[in-house]
Amino acid sequence: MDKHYMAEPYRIKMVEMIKQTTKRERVKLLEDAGYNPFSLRSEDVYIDLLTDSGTGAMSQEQWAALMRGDEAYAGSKSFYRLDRVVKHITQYKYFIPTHQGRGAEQIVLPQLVDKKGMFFISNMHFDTTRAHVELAGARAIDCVIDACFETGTYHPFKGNFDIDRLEKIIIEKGKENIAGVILTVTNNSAGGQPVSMENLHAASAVAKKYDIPVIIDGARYAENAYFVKQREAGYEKKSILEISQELFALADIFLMSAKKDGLSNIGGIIAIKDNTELFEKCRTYVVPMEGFPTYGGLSGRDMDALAVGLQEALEEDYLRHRLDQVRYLGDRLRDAGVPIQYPVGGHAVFVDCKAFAPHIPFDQFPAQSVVNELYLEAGIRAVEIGSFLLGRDPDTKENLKSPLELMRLTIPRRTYTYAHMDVVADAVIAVYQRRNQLKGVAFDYEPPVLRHFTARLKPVK
Ligand code: PM9
Repeated sequence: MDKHYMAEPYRIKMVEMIKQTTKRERVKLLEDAGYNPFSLRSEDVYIDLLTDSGTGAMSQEQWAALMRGDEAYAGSKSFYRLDRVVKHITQYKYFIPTHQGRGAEQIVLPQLVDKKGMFFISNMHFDTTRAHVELAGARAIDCVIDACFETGTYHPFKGNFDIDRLEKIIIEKGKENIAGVILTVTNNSAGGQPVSMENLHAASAVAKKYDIPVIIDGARYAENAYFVKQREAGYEKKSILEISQELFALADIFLMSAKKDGLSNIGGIIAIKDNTELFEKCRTYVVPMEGFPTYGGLSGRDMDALAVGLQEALEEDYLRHRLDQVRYLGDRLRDAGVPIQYPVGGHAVFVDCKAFAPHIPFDQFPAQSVVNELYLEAGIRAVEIGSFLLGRDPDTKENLKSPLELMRLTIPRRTYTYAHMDVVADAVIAVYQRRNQLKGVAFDYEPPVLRHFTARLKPVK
């Protein structure tokens, strides 16, 4: 492995102490949490890799911006500062803030579904996006390249659409039944894998050919742009902003969970290129769902922090360090033989638990079992991205079998150091060495929607 790494391009101004628990304590804590680390208290977690969503550290400029927050109910100065930044970055005409990404999804997606039997097609829908597609009465079809499922094989853009299949699905279902093509960048569910600009152009061209709206799910668009700059010919000299703007030009709508590449603890974005009618519908609908259109569920101070965070997330030193930290953890695991999605993506290392614990069947959730064992080992909280998360078929109610059973080690932005990455690597390797002893889990309580957040489980005897 490349043992060199890029040291932090920042110094630490404020610290939050974190607590180590004993293994004995963790056994009890995990049992009380129903073998679902979502139900653990964060004070009982040593290194929290549940998500990179809203968990990053803000910069001094963001903290300073908080103090400028204008809490006027309507037309606040904070809104107009954020509005200016979003429009500058996207070059879109319209912007509406929301409380987070799913807030944007719940406003926009139903506007695109005007009859029964419609579909959205994405390289891969994130789970909340899939849930909002289904709540809007449509169905979600994933259309990613097969290389995405070959975890051990290198491909520079494992998030890519299968372009031929995209067109086949549109023809098969009928273009009038496709509510939208969603470009998910990066492709979170497959490992934070990037999508190439060439592929994004091709997917957008297919959608346009059939007059289908193109939507970007751009929670991690800046990380995607950095991968494009590193890996795609012709982009080496372009800035992250230029690459991002090329992406935005391909779509009609931009939805963003700003808790990721907005470097903020909360926030979501709806940006619409030029469709005035859609904007007016969303602006009307946002009022009962999120709040008045100039705050959309956010306080003024949050909008100010986000306006700064969106710009900082485009800085190359920040992105280089961010992606290198994830790369370092991935390299350490690969060197020890732990199967991971390779190459690693932007925000997380995804451990391939089908290969890690092949003796556990999909409906006993192998990755959840590894997640639980990692918590017992070292107090590290990871998250399952596999059949547990995927849920049941909305029509047959059968457990869906995910093509990948992944444990996601999600790295919050600007929060942990390389020393923490070493602690994580050592713990995962220790669990890997006793992988044959791992047992599956079964439901004690299963909620009907997005079950992985609140389910209670028990180990299978
Ligand atoms: N992603 C994540 O951890 C947070 C929720 S699950 C713990 O990866 C994409 C690509 C996402 C995403 C959230 C959302 C929803 C939309 N698209 O969480 O509602 O990764 O802000 O965003 C999470 P919100």
